[in-house]
Amino acid sequence: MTDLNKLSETLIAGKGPDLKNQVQQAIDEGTDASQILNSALLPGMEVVGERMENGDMFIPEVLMSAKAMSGALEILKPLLSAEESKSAGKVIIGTVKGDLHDIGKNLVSMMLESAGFEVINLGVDIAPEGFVEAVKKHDPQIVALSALLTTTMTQMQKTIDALKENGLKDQVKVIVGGAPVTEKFAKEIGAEGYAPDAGSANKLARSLLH
Ligand code: B12
Repeated sequence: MTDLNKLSETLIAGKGPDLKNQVQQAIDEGTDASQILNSALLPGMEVVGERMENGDMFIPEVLMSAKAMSGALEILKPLLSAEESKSAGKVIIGTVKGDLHDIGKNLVSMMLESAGFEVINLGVDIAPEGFVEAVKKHDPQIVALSALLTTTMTQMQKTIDALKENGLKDQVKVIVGGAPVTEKFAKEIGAEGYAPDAGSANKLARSLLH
């Protein structure tokens, strides 16, 4: 049987190649991709966050863990099952300006994709004008903004303002998320929705369109 704790420990230790091997092995042993994600990788990243906060882990080590996480997610991506196959709608997603955190954003992107959304992932450090241009180009129904820093949350408001200034706000629903973001904050800045994690982001996106 797969030892999920071992996977968490390998992630926390930032051993990317080992983690890939262990994730692949877990899959080969029949462990569900969602179980690997929810019971090993996400709790592992939580520990990384706590240690970073307590000063027990430093940026280079956190980066190693983050890279290991991204590598593992690449393996899990095709396996996180599709609930529905037809396109549920088009979503543009990105991490706001000044913010380089992308693990959570990529997870949300992956979950939406696996649930049938067409997702255009703009990447990190996306300025309000970047979102505006992308909306003009791709005509999505939803714009999803991610921020992990209290200092970059303000960029969410700026992005919504930029969409308004360009006359685009009425044609899209904006959803926001990331560790420091709250439902209350989402309301204050005029976003249509907030979700605390990737699973509920999927439900939120569906509820906004149907
Ligand atoms: C990994 C990490 C890094 C990595 C990022 C690598 C990468 N490729 O992403 C590196 C080392 C680069 C990094 C850098 C920094 N980091 Co950092 N980092 C983290 C850490 C440990 C984990 C974040 C993570 O990936 N979590 C796992 C994912 C799965 O969770 P998530 O991101 O929250 O996403 C979920 C939900 O929030 C939600 N969600 C996310 N986005 C969206 C979007 C939508 C639309 C929706 C609906 C939902 C949603 O769904 C996701 C999946 O369930 C956090 C600690 C923490 N507790 O969050 C600190 C943390 C975010 N970092 C922090 C800091 C301070 C920094 C630095 C400023 C450090 C420095 N001095 O240089 C820099 C900033 C760099 C920059 N300009 O962005 C602080 C932020 C404090 C604050 N409140 O502002 C934190 C909280 C750590 C701490 N406690 O001090 N970091």
